[in-house]
Amino acid sequence: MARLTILEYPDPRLRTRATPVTVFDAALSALVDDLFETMYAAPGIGLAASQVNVHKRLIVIDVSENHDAPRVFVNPEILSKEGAAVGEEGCLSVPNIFDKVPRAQRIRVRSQDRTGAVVEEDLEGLLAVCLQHEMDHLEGKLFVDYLSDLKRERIRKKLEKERRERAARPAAAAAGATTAL
Ligand code: GNR
Ligand code: NI
Repeated sequence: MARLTILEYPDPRLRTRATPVTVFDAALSALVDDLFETMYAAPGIGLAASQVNVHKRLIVIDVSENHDAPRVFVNPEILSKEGAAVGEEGCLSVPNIFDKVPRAQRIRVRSQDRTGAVVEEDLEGLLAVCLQHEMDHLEGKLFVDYLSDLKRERIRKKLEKERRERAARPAAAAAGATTAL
């Protein structure tokens, strides 16, 4: 198990479109475990492989309080959407920024699990919102893309400044993290 490094906006690698997973082997399963470890450590409720620079259509989610509802979505597709849910979103790739994003309230989803088995299910609420957020990552899209150009530019400048300051004083940064290849 390993904690992977999460890419941060405006890193252009976050704009990569992910390709389908075709091989369901031990390496995929190990990557799923690393994604969970990275997500729980962050902490976050979801993580797309895109965020650790692995451009495969693979997502992990756990919206439970106690980290006891791990969910894996490989090659997810939204079959239908219903209703509207506008909630405050955040993103591990856009640290400490939160804003409202319009999403569907309920979605019907077809995906595969880590063994390749096809699963079709209805999701709602936070789980549905989180999956929509993660599926955007697979398309190279970030929640800040739903905001005004002005807000997005302000966020970009703030994060670039923070990154510069971190680079100047590289002390407690990224202790224990490893880079995905
Ligand atoms: O941890 C996360 N919280 C969150 C809150 C509201 C809507 C979406 C999310 S996903 C985010 C983790 C993340 O960046 N996943 O890509
Ligand atoms: Ni995100």
